[in-house]
Amino acid sequence: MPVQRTLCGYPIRLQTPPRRFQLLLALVLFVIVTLGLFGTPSSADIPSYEDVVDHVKNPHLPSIPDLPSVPNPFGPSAHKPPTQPNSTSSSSYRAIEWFSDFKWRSPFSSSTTLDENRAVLPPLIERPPIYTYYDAPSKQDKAVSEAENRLILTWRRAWWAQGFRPQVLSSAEAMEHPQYDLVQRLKLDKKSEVEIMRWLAWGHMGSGVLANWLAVPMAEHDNAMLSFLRRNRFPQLSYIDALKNAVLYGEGAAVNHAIQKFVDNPLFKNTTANKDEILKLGKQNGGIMINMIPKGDIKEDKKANGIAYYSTDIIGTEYKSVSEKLANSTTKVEGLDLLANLINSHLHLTFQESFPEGIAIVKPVPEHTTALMYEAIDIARNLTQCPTTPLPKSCPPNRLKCKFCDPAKLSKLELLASYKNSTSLYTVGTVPHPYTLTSLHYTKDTLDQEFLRRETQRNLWLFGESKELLGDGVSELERIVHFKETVVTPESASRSLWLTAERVSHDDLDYVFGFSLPQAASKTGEAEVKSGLTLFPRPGMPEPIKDVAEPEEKWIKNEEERLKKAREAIKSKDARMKSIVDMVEKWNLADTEAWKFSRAWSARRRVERKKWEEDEQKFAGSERKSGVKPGGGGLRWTDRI
Ligand SMILES: *[C@@H]1O[C@H](CO)[C@@H](O)[C@H](O)[C@H]1NC(C)=O
Ligand SMILES: *[C@@H]1O[C@H](CO)[C@@H](O)[C@H](O)[C@H]1NC(C)=O
Ligand SMILES: *[C@@H]1O[C@H](CO)[C@@H](O)[C@H](O)[C@H]1NC(C)=O
Ligand SMILES: *[C@@H]1O[C@H](CO)[C@@H](O)[C@H](O)[C@H]1NC(C)=O
Ligand SMILES: CC(=O)N[C@H]1CO[C@H](CO)[C@@H](O)[C@@H]1O
Repeated sequence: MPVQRTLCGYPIRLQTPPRRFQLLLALVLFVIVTLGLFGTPSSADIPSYEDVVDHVKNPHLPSIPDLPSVPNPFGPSAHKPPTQPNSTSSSSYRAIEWFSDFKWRSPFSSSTTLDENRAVLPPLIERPPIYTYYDAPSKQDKAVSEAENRLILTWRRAWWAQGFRPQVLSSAEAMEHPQYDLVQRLKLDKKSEVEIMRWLAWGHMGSGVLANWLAVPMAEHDNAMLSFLRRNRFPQLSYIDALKNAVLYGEGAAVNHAIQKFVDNPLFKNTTANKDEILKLGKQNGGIMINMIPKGDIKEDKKANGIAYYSTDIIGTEYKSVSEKLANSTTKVEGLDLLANLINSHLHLTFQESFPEGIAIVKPVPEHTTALMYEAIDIARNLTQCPTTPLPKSCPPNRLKCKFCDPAKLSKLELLASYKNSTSLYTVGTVPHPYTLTSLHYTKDTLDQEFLRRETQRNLWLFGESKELLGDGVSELERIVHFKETVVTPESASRSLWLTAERVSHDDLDYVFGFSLPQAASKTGEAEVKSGLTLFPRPGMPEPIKDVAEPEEKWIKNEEERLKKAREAIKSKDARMKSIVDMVEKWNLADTEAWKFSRAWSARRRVERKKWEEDEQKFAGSERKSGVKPGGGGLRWTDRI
């Protein structure tokens, strides 16, 4: 007989409780475990009195900052957004993670990603392809090939900076084209054969721009021609009148149609009889293709001024000393390197002319943050320096009446306490982690909760950064959205660079600007010539911001120490340190978001570029083929002095 159990005199039956109770029990257990693991929300998580008052005063604000919430087991379950391929980049300060989504404008990334560390970036803008054709003659001297590769690298870098995806084609692509065999039987002269090969390679790839590797973009980012090419919609196969066959663009179908028309040209019916005629057409300006396809199948475009083509003719008339070196086989390598330096200097000059107001360095919290600005100031000074060049009195081919750089009248270099939205000003900024900024600004080596709450203001950096643009009476939510727009929208991204204070090396600057910055300067205060290149003096340090005392040397030493310590702290794996850093982040949610966002933005830019470099490494013009260390920073060959 089964034992009858009782509770307070009432008999109870021992059996498994009904299903719904099992479920409830499980949930209760889960809540207990969750609270045990994650703890109740700490006081730093809770919106401050000011937040709430602010929100009551401005009910139109989206909401009180979304704070990290305690996991809610009863709420609707949310899917974690998928990790996109290559959305992570390792870093000594925890991994940099991002997620590309149209929701990037929401002030706090964590409300979209449900992940504290992951920033939401706008979807990657697809880069339209631009092709060039290069086939090194098999019997060419290795040194010459390498020098040519360096020139192609200059070409790739310049187009990449303008938002394109440069690719270098060779006879390998041309051979894949279905018409290749037929074309081989046409018995063309050498020059015409190269021309048709580049068309075949282009036809094999499909739509896009085909450019000579001595045709580089030489204009501001929003130049009409470059903007048109960037849209990658080509109603008609076209060439640019002034550049002839140096720049062509069209849809893949139109390119292949043109190749068909060329092959069908009646002159090829009897190549022996029409030999002279064909030779003549091939020698004409624009090359054999443009001259042998019906006029209706290719259009002449007249609106180009954004591209500089360093044709043999132009080099011969405008840059004589370079052309003499190029013509002599013993000095050819030197000539090619001079030409690369010349193009680099013209790109730099064009950059300087695009920003007549000069360069601004944003230093929003100027007290005790001198050490934070070293990198930004270093870059800004090199940007304003006159370009290192073989021909100081020369202009790019598309603007032969440019203004030469004059070291006595350099473009302005200034420190600003706040970001200024001007299209004629280039801005370099440094976004610090809030821990770094708090430690430097309040001159404290260690931070604790007491100090934070009593003494520090929240989101100092972002308030300072946006003061001029937004004034005083705007919430941090609006500020953060404005900041994100400044960093990423193409219009302002092309005139600003945001570094993070904790990252010490910035090795892809050449690809951000499209040229390499001068790596050496004249020490004499006058221009000086070294190995055929003219070096100019380095611009001085910018004036300190008005009303901010310039600290003494020994205080700056302290700042450097403190900056080093802050970098260590953010990297630290120590649990206590981590919790302090976390607390500072929670206290400065908006500044943290700005830091996360700009750092993810530059990490994605770096990963995108590295991936492309990897894809291209087997082809001409890659860093590897040019003898440049991958990711080695700077193209040091430009200053072999
Ligand atoms: C090509 O032209 C030459 C000279 O005009 C002629 O002798 C020859 O028969 C022609 N060949 C063909 C295949 O028509
Ligand atoms: C080529 O340059 C070398 C060295 O500068 C010089 O000796 C030689 O005469 C030059 N050759 C020609 C054809 O100019
Ligand atoms: C900067 O100014 C331009 C107009 O000059 C405006 O369209 C843009 O939205 C402004 N950017 C920001 C971040 O306010
Ligand atoms: C700027 O130029 C100096 C030499 O004048 C060089 O040491 C430094 O590395 C350059 N900085 C950058 C970012 O190119
Ligand atoms: C999934 C994916 O695309 N992974 C690639 C990320 O980038 C590295 C190099 O940057 C590649 O090696 C991976 O294949």
